[in-house]
Amino acid sequence: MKLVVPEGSVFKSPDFTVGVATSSFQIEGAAESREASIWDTFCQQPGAIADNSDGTVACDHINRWHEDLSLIASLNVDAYRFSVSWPRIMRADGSVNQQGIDFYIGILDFLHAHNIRAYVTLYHWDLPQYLEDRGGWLNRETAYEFARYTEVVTKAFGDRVYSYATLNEPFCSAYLGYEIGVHAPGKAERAYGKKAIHHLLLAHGLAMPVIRRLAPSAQAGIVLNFTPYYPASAADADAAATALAHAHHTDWYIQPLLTAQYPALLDDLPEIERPDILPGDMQIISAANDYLGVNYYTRARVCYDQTHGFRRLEAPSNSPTSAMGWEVFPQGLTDLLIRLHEDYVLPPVLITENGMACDDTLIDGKVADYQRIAYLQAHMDAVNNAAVAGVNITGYFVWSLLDNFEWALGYTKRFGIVYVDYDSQQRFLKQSAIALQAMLAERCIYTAVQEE
Ligand code: IFM
Repeated sequence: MKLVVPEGSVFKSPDFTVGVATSSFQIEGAAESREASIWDTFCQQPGAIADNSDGTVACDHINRWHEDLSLIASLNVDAYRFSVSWPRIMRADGSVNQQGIDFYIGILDFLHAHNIRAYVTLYHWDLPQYLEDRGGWLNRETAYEFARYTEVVTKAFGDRVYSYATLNEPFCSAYLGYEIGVHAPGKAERAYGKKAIHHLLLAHGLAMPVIRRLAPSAQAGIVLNFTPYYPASAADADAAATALAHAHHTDWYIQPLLTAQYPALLDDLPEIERPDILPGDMQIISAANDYLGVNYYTRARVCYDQTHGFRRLEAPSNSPTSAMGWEVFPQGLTDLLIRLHEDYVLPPVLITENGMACDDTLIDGKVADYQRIAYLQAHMDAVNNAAVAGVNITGYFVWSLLDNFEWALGYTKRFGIVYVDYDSQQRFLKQSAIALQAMLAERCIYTAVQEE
């Protein structure tokens, strides 16, 4: 089974970037050579992680990075998106862990030597535990600590980085981590979610000028995750519930970045749930972005709920779903991109994550993940449809390169296009990786001919 890019597709443009993505805590391991993060602590809470696992070893990427980077090079991708572990860089006493810096510089130099662009995310959820001990994202000071960490990283990496993302999916950090407590640090207070996101967005805004100053040739932006909402029925109550879900979970994150304002919903929030907005914060938060990273996996159907105003429903029983139970709904990606384009003046959009968890099995060194290939094909087509409708989309990253630690679900879900045998730490290209490799090889020939 192949991945096919039709003639005229945005994926055929030589300016369009195709890559694979990972994140530090999910693959690195070697927890002993860095400070503890909130995820190390969370993993120790009984019942927090489905298989009681943790990130101590993960994919042992710290020791196998050369092999992993060679795999990436073999895929013919234009770019690799990965994150830097904050607790691997900044020690609790404020000093810098040079070993940590050197680890990432090795990766960046490898990428440069192989003509692969580096897309570096500065924060993919692994907050140093010593900062959580001082209040974490509920403490405004954490945003300033993030700017200091950004300064250290951007100075050290110099011009090796093509593109920086300040934060990955701040929704997950704030809502899952502080409001409903299913992610680290496991705090569950309705009053916390919007306070935490304000400090996360402030951290983004404070880091942007630092990146501009110390990495002037790098692109700078942020990565948000989106779940487009659809009403469960034609009832007015469900339509209103859908609009409310959209305001809480979509606009709340993108609107302040692009318009320096939270949604009007702010005025309806009880005092206790309101973020602590100081004069000047919204200007800082709305610093211009070179791009917006969009992560998309699925849609959600929403109905009215008396307690919360809205409630997400399970995927319809007749719809295809991933191993996460998430509905496979590629049209949602097209709809989402068009809606964002209609509602906002967007910077160029990058699809920074898209992919599928499957019940993969390794048989004679092979993984026949045809469902994943079909998913990727349908979503690449969905991206192209949005581009045809006028959305400026400049790239697409598959999540993920490797099977890895899927947060509260531990190692029970496999998102990789490369299979990881966690006992031996051997890697095996799944059929999806082979299909991507072939598609990108063909694309290289095509773009070379175009450029002649
Ligand atoms: O594995 C995660 C990733 O860390 C962030 N985006 C969603 C992925 C799948 O759940």
